[in-house]
Amino acid sequence: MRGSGAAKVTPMSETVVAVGRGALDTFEEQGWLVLEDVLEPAAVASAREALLAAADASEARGIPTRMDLLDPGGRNVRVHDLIEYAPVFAELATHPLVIAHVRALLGEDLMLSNFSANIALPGSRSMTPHNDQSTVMPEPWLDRHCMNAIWCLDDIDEGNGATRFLPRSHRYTTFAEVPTDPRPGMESFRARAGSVVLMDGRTWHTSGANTSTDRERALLFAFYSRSFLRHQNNWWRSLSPETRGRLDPQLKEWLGLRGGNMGHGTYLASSGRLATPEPSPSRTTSQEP
Ligand SMILES: O=C(O)CCC(=O)C(=O)O
Repeated sequence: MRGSGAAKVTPMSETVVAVGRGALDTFEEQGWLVLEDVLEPAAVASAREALLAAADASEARGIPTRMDLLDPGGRNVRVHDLIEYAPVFAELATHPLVIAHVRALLGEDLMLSNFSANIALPGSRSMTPHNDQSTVMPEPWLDRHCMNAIWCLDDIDEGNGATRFLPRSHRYTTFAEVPTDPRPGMESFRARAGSVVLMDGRTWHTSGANTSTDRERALLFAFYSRSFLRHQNNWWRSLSPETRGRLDPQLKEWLGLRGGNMGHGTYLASSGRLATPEPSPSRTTSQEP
């Protein structure tokens, strides 16, 4: 499983690229979009190295990296709470290009609901098809309220168990609309290492079976949601005080570590349609000549 290289993760362009209308339209139409080559190869190798170290550290802490309930066959390595293990994961979670897309697709009140990895080793099998929005809110799913940014740390395709998705399934609003067995209609994502697959939270998907003999498939799942939804992860529980201490304020906010959930409602009149607060009597008095 070992990778090589120790380069810092640096976006190919430090400039925030404006998100094109075409990309957003494609995402709306398909329920997913691939951002190609977001990371340089050296940065991919560095992130992969950090992931393998995180898997070892997780086991050493007594947090298992195998989840038999989720992954049949015991050939998947799950690493939870990535932010806890190395700064590179915070850098990926806040990557400007990805965040620009997430903001355009979810709005400004985003949160980082979860960030975990699934390494599908040769011989791994496919999990139960699902959509992620159903894990954080009940049906009907009338709107997109969450989405994944899937960081590819290996080239992915059908052979090594790339995530499989059901085309147009982001339009389903209830469980009743989902085919009894969605698997036959599913297709595999294809992307190069260093790319990011953006996926609508309503898209039905599953891990592919890794039928190769020698190709691992390491993916990181940064799961963003709107702020009215409870986080999938309990970051207060899973991050140590040391880790919490080194996070930047924006990421802390997105992890729900700074305050409550008062920022996006009518207190701040963010719709612009509501009246601003009345001036206080003392201010009025002091302003009189
Ligand atoms: O590993 C994959 O390709 C999909 C993982 C997934 O959907 C999940 O863990 O919920």
